[in-house]
Amino acid sequence: MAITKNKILRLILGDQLNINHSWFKTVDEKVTYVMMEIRTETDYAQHHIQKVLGIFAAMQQFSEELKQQKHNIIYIKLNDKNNLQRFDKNCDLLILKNNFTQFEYQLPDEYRVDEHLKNYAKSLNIKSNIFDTEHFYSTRKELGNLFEGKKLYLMETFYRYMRKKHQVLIIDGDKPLHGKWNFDEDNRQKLPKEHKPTAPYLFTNNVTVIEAELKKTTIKTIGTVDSKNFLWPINKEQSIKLLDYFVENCLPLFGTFQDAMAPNEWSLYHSRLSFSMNTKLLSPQEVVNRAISEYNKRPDEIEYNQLEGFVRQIIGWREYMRGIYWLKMPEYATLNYFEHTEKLPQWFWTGKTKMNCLKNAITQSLQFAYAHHIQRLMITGNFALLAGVNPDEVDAWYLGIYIDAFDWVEITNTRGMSQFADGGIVGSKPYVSSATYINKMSSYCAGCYYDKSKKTGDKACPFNSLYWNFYDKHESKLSKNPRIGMMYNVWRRMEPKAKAEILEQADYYLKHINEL
Ligand code: FAD
Ligand code: DLZ
Ligand code: SF4
Repeated sequence: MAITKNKILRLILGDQLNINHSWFKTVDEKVTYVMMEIRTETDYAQHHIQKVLGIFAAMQQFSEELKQQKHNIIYIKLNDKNNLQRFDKNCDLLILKNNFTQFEYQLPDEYRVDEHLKNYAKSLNIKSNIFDTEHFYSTRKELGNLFEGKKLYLMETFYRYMRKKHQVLIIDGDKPLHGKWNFDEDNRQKLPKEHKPTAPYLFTNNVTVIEAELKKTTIKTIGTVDSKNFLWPINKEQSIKLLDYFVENCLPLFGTFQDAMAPNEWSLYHSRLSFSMNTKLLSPQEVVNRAISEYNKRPDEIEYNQLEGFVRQIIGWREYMRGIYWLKMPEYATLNYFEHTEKLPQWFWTGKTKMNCLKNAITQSLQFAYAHHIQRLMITGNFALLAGVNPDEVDAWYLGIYIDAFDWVEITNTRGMSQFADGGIVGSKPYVSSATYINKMSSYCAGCYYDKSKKTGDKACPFNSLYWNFYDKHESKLSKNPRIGMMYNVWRRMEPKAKAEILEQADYYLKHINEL
């Protein structure tokens, strides 16, 4: 009787580029890896062109690296003749043609793909196995377990738990280094007037061949690219260079200017490591450990508040968002607490608005596939929420436009933190503001067509009337929130005539939103 040879097919997704994964520790001739550029993934959102090119370039380099290490690898390119453009169909074909006896994959980060591969594995008449991605600090279920039976899912509680569990910036077993868990009061300053623009560290990758292949298809993308000088890291080596650059040059002021915004400074002291981390070219542990080692090397130059603020983003916010995602999906993607129904203004796709803050945040997003956190939260997100835009529309925009946008971290930030569509799972109050906050944290208002100090009348800043209109409209849902009560006291004390004028101004702006 002929003995069937065990042959294993292992699927690697475009955001699973972790070369340190235990899969790759030994070369096994029984194992063949497959990576594929496919339409289900290019088309589930209208992605920024830099996102598609960046992912394909990184996938191609990853597959080359595996090949050099002598692993068997099949790489299916977008326009390959036999590409059936779906994970399941391409795998089916390979299993049939090559007589694989086993199918294996790593846990996808996205619910949609997770369901797809779970169902696919179930449908097979060969054995299948699932592996962890060996990337995150926490498991999918860890946050849910920590908060079991609790009504509130406080990020701060999760963050402290993570610090203790992983012994990061901890002394005596369970105490925070330097006596406090959070040093935010030392952070978040506006840039001084004499601030010299920072130069971001950019790569000059040539991705013209991939761009040419993309152009042969009907795939719709947004934004622009300089494909001869593709600026994002596309492999581990470049990702480590960007990490080194960040800790050496930006970390010393990371916390201080974390929330600052300025025209022509599109990334300031931010790391721009989210693409490398989300595709798993870098692990969060590598990033956190490198930042801590730089702090230890230069204690006189790097203050502790800068380091703690950075570590919190990764061990805290990033892992927290993932935990919420796996606890609350798939319902999370349908939540719309304020029952908002409006469309996004057209200028979200062009940047052509007279509002200087939005013009800058959107234009740089189209140009670089990047905006930093406060631009996403307090400029574009703030406006979308004040304008009553349907969270589905807001999600689709954020999922497409940013190089680092993957559902698990995009939706929790957008629908949750930014749009409060989850009614307060991620945040305790909606992040909305008038021009006062934007002017405090940026220099946008000085160059704006609108007048930041006017609520009504000619050239009144739209944020001002829309802000009060939002609170007025959602009084029944928000006025009992202890963190907002004060605002309602101010609103109620305003003269009825002044209130009516503000609401009228807001109504006018909402009706003419595409002309703002
Ligand atoms: P830095 O400011 O240098 O921060 C360091 C790292 O901390 C980031 O690389 C990221 O991994 C992590 N981090 C910081 N804040 C968060 C956060 N709120 N949630 C999760 N991780 C965080 N981040 C994404 O990775 N993908 C997204 O699709 C995404 N969409 C967002 C949408 C909205 C509306 C908002 C308000 C935020 C979103 N974020 C998203 C979070 C954050 O804005 C980005 O992680 C950050 O801007 C990436 O740039 P950076 O690497 O320079 O970050
Ligand atoms: C985002 C993306 C894109 C645009 N294209 C591909 C692709 O062609 N092949 C692939 O394996 N992955 C791609 N990705 C990333 C996937 O969408 C990501 O792996 C899933 O969303 C799971 O998180
Ligand atoms: Fe933005 Fe208003 Fe300031 Fe103009 S005045 S930059 S619209 S906040």
